[in-house]
Amino acid sequence: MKVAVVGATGLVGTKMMQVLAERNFPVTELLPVASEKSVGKEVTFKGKTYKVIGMQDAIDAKPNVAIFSAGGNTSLEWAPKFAAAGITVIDNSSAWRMDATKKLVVPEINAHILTTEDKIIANPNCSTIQMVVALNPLHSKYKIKRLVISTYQSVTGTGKKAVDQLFNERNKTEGEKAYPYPIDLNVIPQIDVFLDNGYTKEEMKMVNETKKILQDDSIRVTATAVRIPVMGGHSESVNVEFEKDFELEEVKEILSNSDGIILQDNLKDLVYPMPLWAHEKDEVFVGRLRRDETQANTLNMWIVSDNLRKGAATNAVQIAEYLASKNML
Ligand code: 11C
Repeated sequence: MKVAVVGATGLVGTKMMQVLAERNFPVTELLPVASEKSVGKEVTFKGKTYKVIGMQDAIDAKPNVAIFSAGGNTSLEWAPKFAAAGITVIDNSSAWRMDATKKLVVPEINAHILTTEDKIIANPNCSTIQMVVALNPLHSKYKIKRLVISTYQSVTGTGKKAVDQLFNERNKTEGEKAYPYPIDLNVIPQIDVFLDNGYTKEEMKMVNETKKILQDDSIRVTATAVRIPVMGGHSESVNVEFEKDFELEEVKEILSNSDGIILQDNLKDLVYPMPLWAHEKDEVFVGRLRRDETQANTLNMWIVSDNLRKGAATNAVQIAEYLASKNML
């Protein structure tokens, strides 16, 4: 399988190559691709060094699949050109997610909706992916009515510049800033830009993408997205109101038996999900499960996952694996 990784020099692109190698995706030829200013740079895949090529050269090389993580504008411009050349694009940007003609896929939930007609497939936002993986099995059983979400998101979600800002601040060195305020020893209640309704784009991604993936517009979702000085993953406090009542033990059993989820809920031994443990893992970790004692049929959950993995690279590679398994590439 000829595989192009578009945005190969970024944090997510680098992780995509790592995940492709780790999961032994059948790559016969790797095409690391990036914008003109990165062409000629070198990246490593399975111990070999590859030179980064430009967009048009990648199309001309006709890969079976192109996994994009190069930002929304690049995707808007280039994904249709790859698709027109018959190349399946799995796009990690927000460009196509809410386009009614494009599918928004989390393999544990809805890979079965994909067909050979789908040439541009959208990978959801990281904070949405980990939440819906944890919620979907419970939604199937108890039907979600409303979600109240607060996120605690890693600087890796912003990219290299933000990671550098955190460590420059910690080491008291000068450097570029990704955020308008210090991030070390701080918490910033803003992820992405503000919209007219006073919410951020990140918050509205969680609202809209959740409904699309769970195929249920009746679910009411409200979110506050916050950046914290952490590296290993995103954390989320989620208050879930269901239509039907639940038994806590049954909730735990359902989560333990669901694909891609690890239950970490042992208060006696102080076991609960943390970015420290989720870092470099592909699963979604769920814990602190407890009944909301102020309202009927309502559960509090704590959900943690490595945003560069299940939130981005792993989910995209799993989509490619699904397509390959169905001979759709
Ligand atoms: C963050 N969730 O943590 C963002 C990064 O739409 O794919 C991913 C942005 C996106 O800042």
